[in-house]
Amino acid sequence: MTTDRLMVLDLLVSVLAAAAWVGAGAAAAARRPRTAAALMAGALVASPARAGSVLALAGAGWWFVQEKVTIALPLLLTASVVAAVTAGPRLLAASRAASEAGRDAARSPAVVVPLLGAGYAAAAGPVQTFLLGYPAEPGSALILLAVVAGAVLLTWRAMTPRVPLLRAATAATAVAALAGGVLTFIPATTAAAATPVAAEAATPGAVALAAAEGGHDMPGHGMSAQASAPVRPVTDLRGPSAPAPGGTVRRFTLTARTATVTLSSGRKVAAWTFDGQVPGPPITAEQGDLVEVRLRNADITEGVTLHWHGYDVPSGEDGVPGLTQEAVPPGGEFVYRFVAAQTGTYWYHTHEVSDIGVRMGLYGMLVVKPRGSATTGVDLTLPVHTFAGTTVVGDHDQPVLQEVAPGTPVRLRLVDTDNTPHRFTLAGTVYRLVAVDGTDLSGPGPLSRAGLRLPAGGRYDLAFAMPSGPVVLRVDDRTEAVRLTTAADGPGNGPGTGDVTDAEDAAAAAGWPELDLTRYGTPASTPYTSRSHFDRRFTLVLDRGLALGDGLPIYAHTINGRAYPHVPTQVVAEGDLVRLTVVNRGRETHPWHLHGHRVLVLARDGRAPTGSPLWLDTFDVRPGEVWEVAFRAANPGLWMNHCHNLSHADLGMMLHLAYEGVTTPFHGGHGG
Ligand SMILES: [Cu+2]
Repeated sequence: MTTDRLMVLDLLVSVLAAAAWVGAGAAAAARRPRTAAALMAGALVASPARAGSVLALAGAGWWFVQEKVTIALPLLLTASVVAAVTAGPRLLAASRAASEAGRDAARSPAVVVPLLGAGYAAAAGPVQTFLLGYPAEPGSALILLAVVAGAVLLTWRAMTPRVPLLRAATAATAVAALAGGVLTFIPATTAAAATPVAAEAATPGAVALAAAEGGHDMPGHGMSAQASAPVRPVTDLRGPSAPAPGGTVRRFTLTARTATVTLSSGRKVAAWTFDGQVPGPPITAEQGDLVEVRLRNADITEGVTLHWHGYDVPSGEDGVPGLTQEAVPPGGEFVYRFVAAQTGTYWYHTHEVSDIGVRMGLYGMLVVKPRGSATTGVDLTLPVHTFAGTTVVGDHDQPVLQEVAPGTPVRLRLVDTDNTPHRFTLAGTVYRLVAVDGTDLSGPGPLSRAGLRLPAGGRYDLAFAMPSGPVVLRVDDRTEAVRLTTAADGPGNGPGTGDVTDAEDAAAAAGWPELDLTRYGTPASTPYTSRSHFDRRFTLVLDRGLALGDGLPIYAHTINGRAYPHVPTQVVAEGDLVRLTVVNRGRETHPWHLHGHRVLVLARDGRAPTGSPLWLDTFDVRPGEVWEVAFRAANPGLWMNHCHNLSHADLGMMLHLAYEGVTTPFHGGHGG
């Protein structure tokens, strides 16, 4: 069974146990001893069963069961034993008696309170998992115990005025709640030192720095504390002013402004645009060129920046407001410069209030081709975006139609600019997935009848030679995105010979199995492997829970139980080999994105890729998954490390990766 299914099963068992205990207590209180006894029997099956489901889940890793093993399960089992021992015999006697006296006996506090108490204790498990998440900490555990104890005392007091030691018990409960509150809401004193991230940092200096960063301070400030590295402001880490030998300078100006954009169907949408168009003007270059982009902001009052997604630019060019620059206000401008060193398919987007900004249209494509590569055939860049519920490819809300001569080489560059993954199918041809996130794969084999799941922010390049019949690209098994036809079978020829929709229609494509990227292509050598010596190891456990956000407690998307800006900064030194483990305990997919570095996938759920090496800048961590990736810290700076579901990032799911000695003069930006 997958970890995801085990998580659901465990949740189900825990809810069943709670319902059975509460039901038994309620039935006893309603003077129905037989029903109560039957429900208690059910609870006595479900409660130990939960131990089994937690044990099974523990096989996926401690992260998945930490709060269950330390708090929820001991609480449930203890309360179950107490209820069975105290209420059990009385309830059995009452149900055998089958008399008025028996009915009255069933509703005595000695029966009802232990049964309901076990119910409260059982319910604390799922409440803890949903409300507090990972990791269980002493403060939140104390509050939880106090709530359960308080509920038991209230129930008891409601049934009889003669509760033994009521005052002492109430006082103890209040003290526990207070102590829990103090431990939880003064995070600055307990934060970083207790978190796995800081504990895993390799050097004492890094721990101290991470600890200092973990409190209320805006991460990224005061980074000059490290004595071993030279101090450099991020504003010094800028791109060169000349291209690489043989390259040219490519100058672009992008003006951010609100506009009404007309889609291919004639439908108009209100958008935030670069140069009045969505997507923004494509930025293209050949390898070695100097790309110079002048960003102007006409009227985006929230401010705007340019982030080069997947492109390992110098940190000062990375476009993160409040970290590498200030957001460009209306009337302002900022000039970005970088050498186009990496070839492949990338994109750019604003990083200021990016959840809204990108959704509204502040994005465009960045494609870099090898120097001197002659453009032959058809090369389409196809960003998929959702405008007000409509799937749009480029500015097309209808299929992109193109006539292509048979035999012509075709390259389709798929880009997901949304917050969630899209599923693509290509019908009518055998093709190869030649590049992922801009990096060519090793030995990509022929594919047909496959579903390609593209993470938010990710890119796939598909290549094939145009066959003699039509080729159809679909998104999410419903939207026809692209239809390539040869002159002979173009649209208007009607249904007939070899029409792709006859043989491979949308319904059939919906059933095509998803390609497992970790088994596609052929192995090749990599500069490091999972057996390499790692200088730093970091673990990010993704979950939901109450956490302190930017000032107020929110129901956050959390990293190790914390939300931005309170997630301790990951500190690395230039040259470090870094291993990053990302665990998803939640119910939603998290497309993980580290700025400034490509990561090499070491393993997913403990299994190393058997196909091509996978170099990614965005990897989808689905519910229950554990990803191990590695990167060389070779691009000094201050970097965002975040979920590219930008609404998750907005609700806390981001942190900083900082190189020792790099400082920022900027203050208080969102970083997102
Ligand atoms: Cu996410």
